[in-house]
Amino acid sequence: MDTQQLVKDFVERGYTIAPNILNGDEVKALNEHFETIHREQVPGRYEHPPVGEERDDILAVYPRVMNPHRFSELARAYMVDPRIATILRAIFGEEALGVQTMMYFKPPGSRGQKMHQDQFYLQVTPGTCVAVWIALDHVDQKNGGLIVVPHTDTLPIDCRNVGKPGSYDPDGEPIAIPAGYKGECPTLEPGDALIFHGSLIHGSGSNATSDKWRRSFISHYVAESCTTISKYYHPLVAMNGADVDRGVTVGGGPCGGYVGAAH
Ligand SMILES: O=C(O)CCC(=O)C(=O)O
Repeated sequence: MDTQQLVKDFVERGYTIAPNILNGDEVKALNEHFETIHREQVPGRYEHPPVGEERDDILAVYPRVMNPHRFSELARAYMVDPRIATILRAIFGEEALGVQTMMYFKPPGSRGQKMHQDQFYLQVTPGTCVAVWIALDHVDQKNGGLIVVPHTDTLPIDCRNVGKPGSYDPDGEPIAIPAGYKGECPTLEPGDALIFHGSLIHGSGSNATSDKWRRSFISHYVAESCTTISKYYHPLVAMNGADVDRGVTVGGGPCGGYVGAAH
């Protein structure tokens, strides 16, 4: 892996792709781990109605797993994986801190996530967040791969959705892709990581296949020198796996007095 090239791509277009960051055995272990979490559930952390009761929304019975690093050692280990830490150190120019993890099952037929900018939610100051989105299946546009809009990392945060439902909510509103910019959906293989800037406009379409899952494990990070972040992301996690504290962004985030919503 050429870290310098990864950073160059990241700076030029707002995202980069690190191929094979996880190997086949690691992808299999993560998928099996989250299948177990889905089947057995984790009271107070990950719960859903029985499969078969999805009615119109398959995501009702396969919701994303929010912040598994708070109850799963495996998820925390991948959040602070040294291979990821090395890339983030090159991007931030200093050590990173983990702030959030998510696992998406995105089964066949499931809806996508509205176009958004992560920094709108995370409200990191100073600086921004960076996402590491790891494919756990073959991913392309048909099964609802991530759509990124190159170069939008240089645009300001679009604050027009302040106070509205979040991007994952079926009632959430997408932010508009500005004229002159165009989304693209990189094809990824299991274990590849798409790494992107907190201001980059991104989202996903629905999984239009009848038989192909689109699982992914996502972590968000900030630079160690970050002083505040929205109230939903505490405690943060140092790259040695220990919890660390930072302040809460109040009134000074990219959308003025807006104090945040869950991502
Ligand atoms: O994986 C997806 O479909 C969307 C994920 C996303 O937008 C995010 O992690 O910010």
